[in-house]
Amino acid sequence: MSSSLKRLVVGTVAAACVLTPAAAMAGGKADKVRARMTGGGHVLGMSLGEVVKVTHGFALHCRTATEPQRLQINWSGGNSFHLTKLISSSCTESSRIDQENPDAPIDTYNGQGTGRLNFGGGQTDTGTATWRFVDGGEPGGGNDRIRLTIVDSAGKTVVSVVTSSGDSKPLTSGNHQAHRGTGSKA
Ligand SMILES: [Ca+2]
Ligand SMILES: [Ca+2]
Repeated sequence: MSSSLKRLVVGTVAAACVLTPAAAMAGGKADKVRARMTGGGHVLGMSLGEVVKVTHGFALHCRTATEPQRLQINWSGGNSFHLTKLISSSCTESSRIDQENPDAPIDTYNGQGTGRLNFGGGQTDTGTATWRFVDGGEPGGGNDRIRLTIVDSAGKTVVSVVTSSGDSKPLTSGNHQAHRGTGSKA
């Protein structure tokens, strides 16, 4: 290899190394797929015409097929939903939402999945949850947001968390935390 070509190759590799972190910060498509979000908290919602306290906890990967995917919702009256199968997931990044630290390529997780519904009276069913979790930085209460609907096997809404305009609601307390994907766990 001529010395001029060698300089060109070395220079190209160096440029590629410089570009990689910049691409990661910009939140490339691959970075979004490898990312994940964890957290939980509580917020007021509606269940069968009543205002209820809804608590949630989750650890979800953006890539739908990655396991495990964890989501549990509890609401007043001893009712709960445990995710058993994530059907779809989509992670997005908006410049209008600052997820703050740690550096993560996403701030919003949209998902849908089926799971086990347990009602306070001992009745069980299969439900479908649809949600949006937003990491708006810290503290989570007030900055992080949630939109959630759970329907039973008949398609009846059993609990929902949504503003009157159909938007996500700020958490009363808790925290949603977006994470960058790491190694084989991504
Ligand atoms: Ca953002
Ligand atoms: Ca947060």
